[in-house]
Order: sequence, then structure tokens, then C-alpha cells
Amino acid sequence: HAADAHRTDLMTITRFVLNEQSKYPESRGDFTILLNHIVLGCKFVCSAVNKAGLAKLIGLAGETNVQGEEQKKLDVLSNEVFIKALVSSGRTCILVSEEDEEATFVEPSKRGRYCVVFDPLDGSSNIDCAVSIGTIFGIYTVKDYHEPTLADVLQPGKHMLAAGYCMYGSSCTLVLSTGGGVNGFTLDPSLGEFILTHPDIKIPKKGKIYSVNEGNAKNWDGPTTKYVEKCKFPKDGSSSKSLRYIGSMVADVHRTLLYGGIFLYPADKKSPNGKLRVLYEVFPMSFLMEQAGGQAFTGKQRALDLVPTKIHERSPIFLGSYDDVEEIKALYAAEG
Ligand code: AHM
Ligand code: MG
Repeated sequence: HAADAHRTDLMTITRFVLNEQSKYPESRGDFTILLNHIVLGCKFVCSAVNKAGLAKLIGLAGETNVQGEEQKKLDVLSNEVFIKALVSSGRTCILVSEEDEEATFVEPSKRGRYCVVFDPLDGSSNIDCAVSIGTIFGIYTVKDYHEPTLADVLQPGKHMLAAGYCMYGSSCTLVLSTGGGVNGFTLDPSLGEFILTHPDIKIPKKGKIYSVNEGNAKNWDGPTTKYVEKCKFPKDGSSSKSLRYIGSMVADVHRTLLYGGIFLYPADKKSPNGKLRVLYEVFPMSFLMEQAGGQAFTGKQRALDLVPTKIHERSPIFLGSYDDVEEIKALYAAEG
């Protein structure tokens, strides 16, 4: 009986990934080791986030991050934990974090063949009011780990080997793809283990929700304006979409993945490249969307085809249900 099986036969994330990797005869467990260190970072951040209100961890650290935003203590802490966990895994070579202006090149004695790009704590404006926040990560491999260069991480998202996020919400949920679909794991706090709770996630082909910061509407371009207008006042007799916007990419994308619909952070007159960062926000989420049967589009091209030229580059992004993204693509195509 399936329900009983679940209670005694626990599919932890480690067991799951080991099973998946055993399909590759050349696999030596390196990826599993790397993932275990990412999972450790997520557990640490989860516990820090849960204690934030109590431990007075909230507040300014008196520093600003590379984008000039105020940095909260939790951001600094999360970044340190991830950098240390990733370096000590002995499986990484180059690390790119939203919080660090420069990429970290791991010292030669600790190098391995993976590059990890990540945003250790995204959605920081939501920390102080206890709304969901998350960690986002993407994984590449280096060509030659004796000679790592920035070119190893300035690669299109389609070259990613794996991507995922961890959401610190009403539960702590880790969503991962290693290129063979998308799976979701929930942290069982009593075990300290992520257990497979959402096997083989597929995004609904079409959704009933759109998710965007409409406060920027006066600065949008034609296609975005037309699309959102269509969501509210459909002319084809279909019902209007609901608006949901948390302002935490991980939470907005997680809902989109499970319920369907579209998430957009478009270009606007003030931010011609949008707000979200290509390497560690746009790519991992686009990778997951495609793996779940959805699409991700920049307004010009398939998001995963984009070739970044700088590690903190930004791009507009439209991602979600296949049919919903198809509509926005048509509007941009019509624009010429
Ligand atoms: P952050 O890295 O400063 O936390 O900003 C990223 C966040 C995303 O999580 C979210 O999708 C977006 O910013 C919301 O931006 P806005 O407040 O402009 O709507
Ligand atoms: Mg961010």
C-alpha cells in the first residue's frame, strides 16, 4: 500500500540523487557530495530564517551588496555558510554569489569540477515581515579544473547540469532538477532530512494566475502592457486571470510551477534589462520550468539560450505554463 510505504520507506534527497546518478556508469558520487553540501546550506539557512524574529538576526549589517542594496544580516550569514560549505565539499571550482561582486575561485587543493552560481537568500525585502524567501542555485561543470576561467560560468543556461531552489516558507521545500524532470522535497524537521514529497512535477499546460509587479506598469513596453491587459480583460470569452504577487521570486515561481500560470519580471523604461539576474535567478528558474514542461522567454529569445557576458547581468523574464508563455511570445513577435 503506497501510503504505508511512504511512512517506512523514506526517499531522502540523497537516496534519490544516488539512484539517479547510478544511471551514469562514469558517476563517482561527486555530484551527490556537492548536493549534500548545498542541502546543508539550505538547512542552515532554514533554521536561521525560522529563528530570525527571535534571535534578532534581522537588521542591517552596515554593508551594502554589489547591487548597492542594503544587506541584511541574514544575507551575509547565508552567503558565508554557502561559500564555506561549497568550498569544503572539495567538488567546486568557481562560485558566483549574488552577494559577492567577484567570482570566488576555489584554491587548487580544494578544487573539483563543478561551478555553482547562487543567490543565497533571495527576496530579502520579505525577511522583516516573515514572508517566504529562498535560495536559488545552478550548477555547471568546468572544462578544465586546473585552469578555471570566468568563461566556464559565462555559459548559456542550457549548459547547466542541474538547478534548484529551496523555499523557506510555511514548510521548507527544495525543488531540484538534474535534467531528467523536476522533483520536490520537503524538510522533515524531526529527521533533518529532505523527503521526496512532489515527485515528477509537471506544470499545468495553461494557468489562471499571472504574477507581476504592476506598480511598474507605467514604464512597461507594448507587449507586456497588452499581455497584462489580456489577463484582466480577455477578449476571447475566456475568464480573466487572478493576480498573485509575493515579491519573492522563489515563492512566486514555486506557486507558478505547482498551480500553473505565468511569472513575469519584464523590462521597463527605468530598467531596460528588468531586475532579475541571469546566472543565479533567471537561468535556474528557466531550467526548472522547461524541465517541468513549461517555457521561459526573455522577450527576445528562449531564456536558456542567452549567453551572459557579465556574472551579475540582468534580463527580463517571462516564465510559466507552456500556453501562457506562448501568448507573450506571440505579442513580442507581432511587435517585430
Ligand atoms: P533581491 O535579490 O534584492 O531579494 O531581489 C530579488 C527579488 C525577487 O525575489 C523578486 O522576484 C523581485 O525581487 C521583486 O522585485 P520588485 O520588488 O521590484 O517587484
Ligand atoms: Mg536575489
